[in-house]
Amino acid sequence: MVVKRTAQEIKMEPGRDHWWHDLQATASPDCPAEPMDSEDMLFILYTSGTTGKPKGVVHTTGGYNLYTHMTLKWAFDIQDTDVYWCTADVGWITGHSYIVYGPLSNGATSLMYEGAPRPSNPGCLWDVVEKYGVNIFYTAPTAIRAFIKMGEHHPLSRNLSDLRLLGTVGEPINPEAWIWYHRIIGGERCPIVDTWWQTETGGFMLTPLPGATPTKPGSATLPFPGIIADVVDLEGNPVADNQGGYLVIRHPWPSMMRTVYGDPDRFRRTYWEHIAPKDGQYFYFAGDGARRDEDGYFWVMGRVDDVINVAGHRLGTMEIESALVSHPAVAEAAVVSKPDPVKGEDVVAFVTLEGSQNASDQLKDELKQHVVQEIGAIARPGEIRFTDALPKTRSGKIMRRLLRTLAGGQEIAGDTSTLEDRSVLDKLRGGA
Ligand code: 7RM
Repeated sequence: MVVKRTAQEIKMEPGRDHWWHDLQATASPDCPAEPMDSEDMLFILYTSGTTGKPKGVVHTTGGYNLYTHMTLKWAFDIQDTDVYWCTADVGWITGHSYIVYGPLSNGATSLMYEGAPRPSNPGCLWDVVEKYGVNIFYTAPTAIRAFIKMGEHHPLSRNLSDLRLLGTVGEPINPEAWIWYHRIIGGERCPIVDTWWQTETGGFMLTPLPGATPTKPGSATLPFPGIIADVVDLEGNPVADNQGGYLVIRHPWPSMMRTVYGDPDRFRRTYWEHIAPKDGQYFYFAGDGARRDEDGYFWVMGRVDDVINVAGHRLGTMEIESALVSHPAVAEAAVVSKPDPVKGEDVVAFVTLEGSQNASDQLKDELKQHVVQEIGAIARPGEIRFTDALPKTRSGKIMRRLLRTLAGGQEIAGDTSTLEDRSVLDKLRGGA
């Protein structure tokens, strides 16, 4: 079904494509709901494809609706009087769960917005918050870093005092961005609800409950009630506090994916066989590395395939990126490895600079030194490349897999169908 929004030319395939307004004209006003079985398929959604060929994640009717309902209600404390705004693309799982299904089943007022900030209108999101009196605002760290880059005078010149709760999702939030979000957008009065979850999990798995869970910048805090999460080694043994390991879920939950569409084998291999089953119990492996601190708080370190091994030291790419972004000249950074004959792997950083900064060799040296100061000599990037933009998916995730190929001097052969802006790759090939 195609909704006519603009006068653009659309290629319609007869028999397959229909205009909404044609169907609407003859539709009966009486449309009883179709009874569904709780395990009937609800939708197939393809994963963001940061790590390889996208997988068709299958969600079902009962469990998914129950879980998106409960998580939105408890983690965002949503009230009938609230105006709630999730800025995600509706095509992403966050849009499905927390723009459409969760808000609808809660009878919430969900604001939907089609635009994006542009150089011609950098304050447009804050205009929307002011105009509609948004109370709950949910966005991604990559967006927050873009807001920082555009300058705090945009939000500061709007009245954002109706906001009472802020959410984040999509990647670990670097403390720099957390503090800016809390101070500039939240006026230091809004709790920040950092929600860790996946297309595969359907809804929030790790999240604070506002008012009940004290937060720590950069941690998605604790499992949602009923979720049994753990950090284990490859044999399924829990690792000690503050040791890195694999983030797993030990018990089923209502909105877990049911299979990879058309490929049950891939489903089993990817999610259920990575960690060895223990006493007949299987672990759901999320693909992320994490550690748990002495208070039981989870710190997600990123995808395990993004971990770099320099001379026998395991470094999370997120850690190094966070160190780079804490330098005032840096807007965003993506860190990958490239093979190195001596160290095994070497650190390569792709860096975008704040508006007024000039790329120079001197700045490269300064940034390398900055990483050494923040983390240690072992994390010192062997190479820094300045770039105007980083390759991202539509949901704002950096496609490190592509950068890794570029850093290693190879041509990109894998799947690039989920790339948001294809011209970024050409620029990276040419400019860097
Ligand atoms: C909702 C969504 C899933 C991957 C996941 C993580 C990363 C998401 C957080 C996070 C740290 C968070 N679905 N991720 N949220 N990492 N803190 N709060 O993002 O399927 O597109 O991606 O995103 O690596 O495995 S997704």
